[in-house]
Amino acid sequence: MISWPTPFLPAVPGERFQIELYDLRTDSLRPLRPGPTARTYACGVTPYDSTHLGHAATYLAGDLLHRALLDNGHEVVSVQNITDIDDPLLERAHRDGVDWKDLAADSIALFRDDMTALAVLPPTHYLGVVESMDTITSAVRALVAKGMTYTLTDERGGPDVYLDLGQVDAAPGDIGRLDRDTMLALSAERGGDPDRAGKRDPLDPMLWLAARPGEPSWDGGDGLGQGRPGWHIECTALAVDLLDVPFDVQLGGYDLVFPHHGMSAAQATALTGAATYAEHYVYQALVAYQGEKMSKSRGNLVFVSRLREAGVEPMVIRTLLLGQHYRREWEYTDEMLQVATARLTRWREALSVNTAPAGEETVTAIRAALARDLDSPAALAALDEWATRTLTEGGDDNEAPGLVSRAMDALLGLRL
Ligand code: 5CA
Ligand code: ZN
Repeated sequence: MISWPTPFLPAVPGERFQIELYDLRTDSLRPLRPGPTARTYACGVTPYDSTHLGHAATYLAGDLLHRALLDNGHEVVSVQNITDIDDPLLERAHRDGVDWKDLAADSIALFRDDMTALAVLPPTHYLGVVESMDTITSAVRALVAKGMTYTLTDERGGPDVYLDLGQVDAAPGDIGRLDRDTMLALSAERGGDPDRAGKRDPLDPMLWLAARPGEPSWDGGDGLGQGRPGWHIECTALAVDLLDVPFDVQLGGYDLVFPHHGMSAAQATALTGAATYAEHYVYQALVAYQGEKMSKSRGNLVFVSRLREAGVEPMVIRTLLLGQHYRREWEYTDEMLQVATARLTRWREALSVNTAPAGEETVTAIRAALARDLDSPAALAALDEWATRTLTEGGDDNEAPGLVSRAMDALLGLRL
């Protein structure tokens, strides 16, 4: 899949810091220690009702990490999938009387435009499920060949293939430190089928859904027949194929902790024997609107594209999002747009002076804040402070505005 353009990032001199990143599995702030090439996986959108501000916040958190890694001299290989075939997508296409392929294509195009406008760095590999069917089916077939699966056929259809978790040396609840009752409840809520009779373990994830009448299907090859993959194996297969496991960072919104990432990790263990799937599990806290989590099922969505159509500058949206720490829940209100606009205007004013107070300390403060668990609010506070000093006290450094503006661009994606 074509992603979107890579912006050119200016070089910024100064001291670098070890990145410390919160990891949910160990519930601790841990140093991130990738090799020369850092490998990350960000779960991508299911292409309908995107991009809302919750999605944007998630990809922005990944973008800040990407920028910090580049700034620290790493290469970054990142994978982002697109869940371009799934029950909710089919249901939405059916509801709206459109072809699911058109719905997906239009939503992906919109997502691309939103990411470009928000200056989110594109992933190295941007892949839809449909175009990755060979990679995914070969992962399913490998699990079947290992004898780690079983099939079910009943009035729902079949034969559907499940992973037999009983044979896998993995604890899918580990990432979120979840007990079994919580896992069962979350599985039922988030696309699993713990109540289906005949499953060996109610939590066993479906790997292959046999073709259902009237639904799209693909040839899964030997032993699988016509059907389509389960959700979790799509991400596992791409991560194992393109990143190898363990990779450095798994990113997503908090609703992906379980079952999605728990099962992705368990499947990778089943496939490769690796005990660890990702070194760090990093989650964007869920963004709310009108008192509830912004979600497609509730419909309380604020779209990046609608804001843009209404004339809101993309950099205002970016400033608004950067004003919230990725790990803190927050609720969107329209007033936040005014606050972000005022902030941006003040930065622009400060950057347009001829001489200003020196910028080195501000750049160091921005880098230190981002290295400390992507603390973007603290980075913006350092910018505010420099802008205030510039506009009230002035200074005699004629290189400072250029330096600060390059740091804003490269480290924060704020291209003014
Ligand atoms: N296609 C799957 C991942 S493989 C999926 O979850 N798609 S999604 O379109 O529903 O969400 C895309 C990303 O945005 C996911 O990481 C999800 O966790 C995140 N997300 C969804 N809603 C919110 C929200 N309200 N706040 C923050 N992040 C959110
Ligand atoms: Zn995923």
